[in-house]
Amino acid sequence: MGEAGKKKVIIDTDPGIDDAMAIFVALNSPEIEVIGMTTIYGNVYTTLATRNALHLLEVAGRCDVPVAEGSHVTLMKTTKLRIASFVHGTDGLGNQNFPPPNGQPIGQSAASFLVEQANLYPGEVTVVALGPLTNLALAIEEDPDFPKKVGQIVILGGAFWVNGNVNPASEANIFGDPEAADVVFTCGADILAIGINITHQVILKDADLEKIEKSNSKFAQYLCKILGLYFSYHREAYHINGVYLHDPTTVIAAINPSLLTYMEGVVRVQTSGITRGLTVFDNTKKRYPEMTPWTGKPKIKVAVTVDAPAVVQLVMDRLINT
Ligand SMILES: [Ca+2]
Repeated sequence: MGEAGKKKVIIDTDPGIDDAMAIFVALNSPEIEVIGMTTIYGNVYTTLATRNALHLLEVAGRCDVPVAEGSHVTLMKTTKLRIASFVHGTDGLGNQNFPPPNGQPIGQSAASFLVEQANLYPGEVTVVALGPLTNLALAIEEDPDFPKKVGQIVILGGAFWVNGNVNPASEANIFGDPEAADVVFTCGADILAIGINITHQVILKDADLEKIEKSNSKFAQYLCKILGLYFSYHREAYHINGVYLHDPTTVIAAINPSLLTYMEGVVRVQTSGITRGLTVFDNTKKRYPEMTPWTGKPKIKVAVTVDAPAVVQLVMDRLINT
């Protein structure tokens, strides 16, 4: 490990069709070095997420990247899991029923792996979180200094000033474990949150898919097999001829943050009632007369604008040119 000048990245993921795209983009980006992957439920259950992570690394020829299996349950343990197989297929990868991977996850939990790597490389590890935030909350529980030791956490999560995608209040990754999300957003780490207010602007269109279909790159050829289902879902659910690049945009934010702008403020997560999973941003401009649940909590960065064509272009480059 340790390629000079490259940002060390751990991808926390629930693959997932757009997770697969994001993982391929990360593995084919010279600016970063993927030092591990950790898995979580979300698009699929955790066991299948682990299997898919290993499978995608085998497709990429990167079996050297360790995979640590994450939590099978939410932080509170009792919450019923919401699994988005209706978006990604029952296998999480477009119902292609790929053969099982040969590799195995390492014998360490995702949370322990995150803590270990942050201790090995203090201030140098970027965690790109593409699923519910349970593993990160458990890492903070395991090592209260983790927020100080981790370099940055780039999170795909939240719906800031827009409707959610699970329901009008809530975005899927935050809805998956709101208690964990609230722990992570208020932990004091350097956090950049990419919500669906951003990712719903970044669309891979039919014309881009045609370019992917024509490419000989192994990533492009693999993605052609699994993207069909994702396009159909978007046509039905959103009436668009394209797909949102949620997870790939988040990887790009870790690679080239200058393609986004952000505001700083305190984010808390609603954990009960009909707005469970709602992310509420306090810009801290007003001095409220009373203490609020936001008062004194650490600020994070929340993305507010994105150069969507540039992000799509970069994603396409990394998928097509291998
Ligand atoms: Ca994901």
